[in-house]
Amino acid sequence: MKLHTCTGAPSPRRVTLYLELKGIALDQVEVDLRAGEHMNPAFSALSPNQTVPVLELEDGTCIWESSAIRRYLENLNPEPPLFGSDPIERATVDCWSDWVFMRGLIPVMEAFRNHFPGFRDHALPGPRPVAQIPALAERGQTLFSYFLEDLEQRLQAADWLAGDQLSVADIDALVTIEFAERGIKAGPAAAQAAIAAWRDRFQRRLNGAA
Ligand SMILES: N[C@@H](CCC(=O)N[C@@H](CS)C(=O)NCC(=O)O)C(=O)O
Repeated sequence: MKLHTCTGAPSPRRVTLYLELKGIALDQVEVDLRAGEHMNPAFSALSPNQTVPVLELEDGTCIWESSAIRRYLENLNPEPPLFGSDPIERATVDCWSDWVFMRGLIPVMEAFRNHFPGFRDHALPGPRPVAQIPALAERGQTLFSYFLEDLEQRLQAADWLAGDQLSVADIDALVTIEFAERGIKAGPAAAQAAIAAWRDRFQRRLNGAA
């Protein structure tokens, strides 16, 4: 099996961070998004959305959504669990990862893609033309600042988003923050100390996983 990916892009990072924490090694194929490689017919045959990441299995099956790739790998490699280990934990992880996606990742993506000239008529990935809407870029910045406030509050109450254990929800929150820092020049304030402490904890886990 091999992972089609692009270093530095947020959706692939949701998978590669997961791989790091699980200790899973996969063959990786770098797709040059800047050069438009993902729009080539060969890549389009792997992903109807023309997006990375894609996990290509030995039998030719392609899994072309980062969440679905992680779920698939989790079923093959249950330890250590990053989706929770019983029905309540799993539901809690799902709640928090959906929350990060809707309240954090989508707003940052909107702020980024509706602003940069390089995404003119490509405000959403995929083969269809999608016009930029500058008001969505502005709204994305505001929503991201709300996300940080709510994340700070959550991390004052719990070590990890879904409770006692690091999960895919934490991966997605970290990816969201890194994406915002690079892409829209926004990030946590110095006063958001619980977020800073959580990032330190996360880094220690990554160092331990290496
Ligand atoms: N929902 C998809 C989103 C994938 C996605 O948007 N990937 C971006 C890179 S972060 C991409 O391939 N963009 C290509 C483009 O903008 O044309 C997932 O999570 O896998």
